Amino acid sequence: MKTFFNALHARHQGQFEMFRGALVPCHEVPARADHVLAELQRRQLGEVCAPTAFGVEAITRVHSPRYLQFLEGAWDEWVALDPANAGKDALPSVWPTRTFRTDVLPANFAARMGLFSFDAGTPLMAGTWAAARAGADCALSAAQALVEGDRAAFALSRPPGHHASADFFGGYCFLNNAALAAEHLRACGLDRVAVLDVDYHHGNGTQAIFYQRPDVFFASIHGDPRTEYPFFLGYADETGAGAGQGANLNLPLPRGSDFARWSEALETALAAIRLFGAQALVISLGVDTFAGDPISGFTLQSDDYLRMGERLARMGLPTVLVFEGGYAVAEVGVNAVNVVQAFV
Ligand code: Q9C
Ligand code: ZN
Repeated sequence: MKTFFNALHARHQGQFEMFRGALVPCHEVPARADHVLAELQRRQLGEVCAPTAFGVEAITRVHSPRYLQFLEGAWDEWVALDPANAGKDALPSVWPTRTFRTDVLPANFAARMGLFSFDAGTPLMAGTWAAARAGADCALSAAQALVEGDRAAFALSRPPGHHASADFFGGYCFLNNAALAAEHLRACGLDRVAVLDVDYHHGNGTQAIFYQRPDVFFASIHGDPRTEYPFFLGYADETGAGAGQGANLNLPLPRGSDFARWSEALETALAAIRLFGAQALVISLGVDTFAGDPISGFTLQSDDYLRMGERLARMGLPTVLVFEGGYAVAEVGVNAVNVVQAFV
């Protein structure tokens, strides 16, 4: 299987995220992707390709123009506020929650940071836009490989994407790589595409993007939002709306769930995807379900990712694997590549 990887990812290198009233070192670090790449190369699991540069039209299938315009210029605006900002990451600190307006675009930079985000854990820096664009290109290139007849492709994108919605960033995500891959497959003529999100955290961004859509099925297995991030979406009663009614499936599991319990949810998700009649599969491949993950609560072991890869391959569908979370940095390579290796 081809892997699409871009070296620009390392230009997105946050210093701190807000946690319990303090700035703590970022969990989402460049070494994550480097470990996955090194493990792929160590096991000689296929060609590593640079992504093709896709135009803005591929991105605007998912993201709003005013959000993209903001992201592209955000770093320069931040530094223009104060030259000393060049040495610091930008983090939002004010948000338009209930009763506030979101239709007016504020002139103030901090206000626009809040308008286009939902948490204070997602720093933006000089290389964020270039890295996110190149990561999106990896996902689009992987989808394009399927269009050209490949059975499967791996987008080793960074930063991750599944928490980013049409017009906001958060959860370490800026552009929704999995949604972009799904939309590219649709644009290239596939009628029915499924996105299966196996990251520990609910893929709120992907769900929101496709919630009213009958042509893209979204299924997610994740920590129960009653106790787990992103808290405000991911419940079982979210089943889609309007024309998309029935095309959304959330399978929240309690903190502490093991692979036996997780696998039952996987069977439920795959049966629904089969019933939907998906012609291709996009997997949001987070490996923060690992027992050793520092910010998550499931107990999967490294070998379980082999079983996961085998089971996904048995669907027999053209499949894009898109890298998402996984913060046990020393093990993230083995865990993610176990899925890839077992798939092939
Ligand atoms: N101190 C992904 O896995 N912060 N995003 C949790 C940790 C947000 C995870 C608090 C976690 C976001 C792509
Ligand atoms: Zn996650």
